[in-house]
Amino acid sequence: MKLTRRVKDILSWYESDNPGTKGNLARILMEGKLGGTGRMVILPVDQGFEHGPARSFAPNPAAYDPHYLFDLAIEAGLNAYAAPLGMIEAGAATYAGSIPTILKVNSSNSLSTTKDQAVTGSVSDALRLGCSAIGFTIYPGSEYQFEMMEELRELAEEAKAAGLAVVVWSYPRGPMLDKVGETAFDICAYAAHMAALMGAHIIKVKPPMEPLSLDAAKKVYIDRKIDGATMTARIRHIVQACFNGRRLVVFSGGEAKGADALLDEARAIHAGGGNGSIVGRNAFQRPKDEALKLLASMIEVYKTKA
Ligand code: FBP
Repeated sequence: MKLTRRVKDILSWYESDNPGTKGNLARILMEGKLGGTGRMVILPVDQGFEHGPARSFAPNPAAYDPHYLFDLAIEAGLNAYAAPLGMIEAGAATYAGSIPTILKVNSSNSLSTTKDQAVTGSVSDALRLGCSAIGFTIYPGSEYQFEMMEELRELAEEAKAAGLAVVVWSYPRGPMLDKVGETAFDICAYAAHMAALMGAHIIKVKPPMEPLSLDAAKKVYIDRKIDGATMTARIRHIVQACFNGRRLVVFSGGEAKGADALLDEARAIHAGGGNGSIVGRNAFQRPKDEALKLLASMIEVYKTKA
């Protein structure tokens, strides 16, 4: 496959990576209806772990079947499908080579009172299953943040040596942060930047909201007039925090919401220079025809000239 100029350009940002890792990043970037554009839409399905099966799949029971989720990502023409070990294993033979996969190698669950995740997959699992990348969540701000970062350091080193890419979900949470703080503009930029510093190839954060949260940072945001008035402006700042656009950054979809809200978010991500969306519940909790329609509309947004 001939890589587009845009994808070659993106690969050149990753100056230290071996051909295996660059090849896997290229697989993700060249796949699906957005292949070659530098924009991505990814389906993540780890909510069964994070929120439990009924909360995740009861709104659309077809999604209890791991094959349905592979089919959804493939039929929608997405760039990749991310899921924990059991989910990828359950479709591994049927879908081998059909879509790039990201093995989510740590997971939390709603029965825990701590803001931490267990390591639930390995680099050798990812290689055995033909995955293009590992996915890892850090919770900047949690009591366990440093252990999580140290786990990521080890797994990322191993993944890169094996020629895999590294996708980091950077979700601030913990005693210092209330619900508003978790998605505050400055905190989101801080979380994205830390993921870049940890060596992530693709950074995943929640869409940043208008409030500022960290007292120590507020002054500089105000004095330097860092624009956070619109979603587009906030996305632009998150891109800046991701090494001024030298790292790919995608934004999560969140709880099920209306198609218009999701499309507005995609327009802002696109206009602000973000690299796309990673949308779980808003895709697999809708009936398949509706989900395919919505994902097609999102893809159209990302295809327009930014
Ligand atoms: P959604 O589009 O469903 O929000 O999925 C993105 C995601 O990062 C999942 O990978 C993860 O399970 C979930 O969000 C965590 O959501 P929350 O932080 O709301 O528990």
